[in-house]
Amino acid sequence: MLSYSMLYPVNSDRRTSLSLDGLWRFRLDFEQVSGKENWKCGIKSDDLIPVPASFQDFYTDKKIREFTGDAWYEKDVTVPSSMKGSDVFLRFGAATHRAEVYLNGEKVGENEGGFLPFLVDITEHARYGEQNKITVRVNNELTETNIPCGRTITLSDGRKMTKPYFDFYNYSGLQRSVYLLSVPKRSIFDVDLSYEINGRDAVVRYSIKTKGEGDISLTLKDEEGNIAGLANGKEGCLSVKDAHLWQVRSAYLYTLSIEMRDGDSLLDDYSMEIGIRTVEIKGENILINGSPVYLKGFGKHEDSDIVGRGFNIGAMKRDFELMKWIGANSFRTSHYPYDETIYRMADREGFMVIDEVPAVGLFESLVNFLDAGTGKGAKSFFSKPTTPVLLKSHLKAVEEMITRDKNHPSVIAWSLLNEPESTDPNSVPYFEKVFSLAHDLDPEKRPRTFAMESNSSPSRCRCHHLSDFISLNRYYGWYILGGNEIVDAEKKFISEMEEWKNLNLNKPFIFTEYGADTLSSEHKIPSVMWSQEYQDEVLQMLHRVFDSYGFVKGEQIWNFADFQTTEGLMRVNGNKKGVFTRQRQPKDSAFLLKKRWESLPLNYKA
Ligand code: GCB
Repeated sequence: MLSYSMLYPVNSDRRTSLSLDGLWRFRLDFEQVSGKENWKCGIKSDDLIPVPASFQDFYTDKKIREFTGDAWYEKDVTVPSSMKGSDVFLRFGAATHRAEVYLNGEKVGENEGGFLPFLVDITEHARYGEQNKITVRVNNELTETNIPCGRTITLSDGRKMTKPYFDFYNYSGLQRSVYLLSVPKRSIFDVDLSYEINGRDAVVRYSIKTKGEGDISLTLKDEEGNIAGLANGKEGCLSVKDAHLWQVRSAYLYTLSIEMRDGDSLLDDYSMEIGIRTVEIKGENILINGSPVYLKGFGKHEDSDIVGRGFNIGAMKRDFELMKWIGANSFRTSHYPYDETIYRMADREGFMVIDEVPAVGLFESLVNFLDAGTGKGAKSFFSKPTTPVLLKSHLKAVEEMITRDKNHPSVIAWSLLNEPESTDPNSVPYFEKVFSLAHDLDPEKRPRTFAMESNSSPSRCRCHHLSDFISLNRYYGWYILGGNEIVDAEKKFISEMEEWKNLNLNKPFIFTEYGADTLSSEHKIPSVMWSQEYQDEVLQMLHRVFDSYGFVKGEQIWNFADFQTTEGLMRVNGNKKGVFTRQRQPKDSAFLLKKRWESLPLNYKA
């Protein structure tokens, strides 16, 4: 169990969440002198930087953009004396990839893993009613023992540089919101929910973990504010008459309010929006509330101009409007859990989310995307002496992700790895541990999967039996037989699909990636690779194949929008497989997809 509560920060009668977003002092440790110069007591910089944001794209100096090592952030904050007597925390939405936190020069916490929140308990260290100096060392080096995987080299001029084993830019820094929290000493710590639908009625099963003892009561209210259910005690059921179900693209959210009391006195109160819905896999179908669904949508990234991977609330809103416009109903949080606001939006908009842990790059290759497509690679990634250390970080991220995201109705499945080397015999015991932890932690026992690259073929993948549905990343017509050879790509794709069919897995398949790089500037007839016309041709070919297999129950194109990657021969200032540009304007393929997705019913192929 995690040592701190992952509950989303709220303000209530007994809780205070103060945002520390805004300008922080900033300094990069180019000379690696922060220790000697004692930066933990003060970084002595007048450079101000916005939080949340990636630090990279603000500056004009390449040495800053490509900086690898320790980035220091600092802010002076008054901890209100009204917080005295409560438990007081600093909550970081994400610090990529690892952080050490100091308060008034004293080390108060540290964390490894760059895409999930962590809390630092400062109850005993804060100076109440006075200014406190928060100093954070954020390190962005990549290793093979933490996810996402990569390595860090040293250039001849002494600078470090990261070599990601994945295809997105290694943006870093304080990329999500920071809060100062006060939570009562005896408090609500965690909430588990699961649902049962009986005709028109529903049962919400719950279990509440607390810190310290107290009496628990729950009130469920509908969207009009009417009471829909009441319960007492740490564990039990709320019976909901005439329940409004959370449905795909037609969400209904109830408000669950939890109170913890000692006699008449209120110790703690916490409210959250929940959706009543069930998720199940039955044979080749994915069922939401017992009815089959077909997933239409995207693999995405948190990626936008200037703020990089920093949470961008404006881009988020635009993305949801575009996804609704195009007729999508789902997305995968490739290749890491996103900012919590995005799940709250998906809950409200009725999108289905495949929530992915940052386990990407578990396949040693610097041109992973290319090697994955051609079947090259295979160096026994899970057979290294360091594998147990990697597994530990992976399990930690799975625990944090599920604990954070389990109560979102939008989250319908867990993606536990992206394109791992599942051909290595030693991947099996590794995967078993990851899959079984996900099962144990999820009160709803949602389906689990991992996204498979081409090496993970029907005959070579050793782990697909662990997936509740099969997720395929396939680039027929791009990495495999592109351009004029597309006719052969289609044949090869069909022959792979026949092999899957012959395995009789009796599971749904989803394409979690497919697509073609396309420059929004390029038009050409007849088409050539990289032109908008070619992207459309690839999609038409792939859709034909998807449509001819009944067990294909979803398509999430790669990618929603063009996104930043490491520079190199294979990328034109980023990955251009977007259906939208990085500025969120449509390419031609957006209109093709809109026509298709608007015509496919939710229960397509049921
Ligand atoms: C993949 C990866 C994704 C890449 C994509 C590509 O298989 O999962 O991260 O960006 O291919 O475009 O090459």
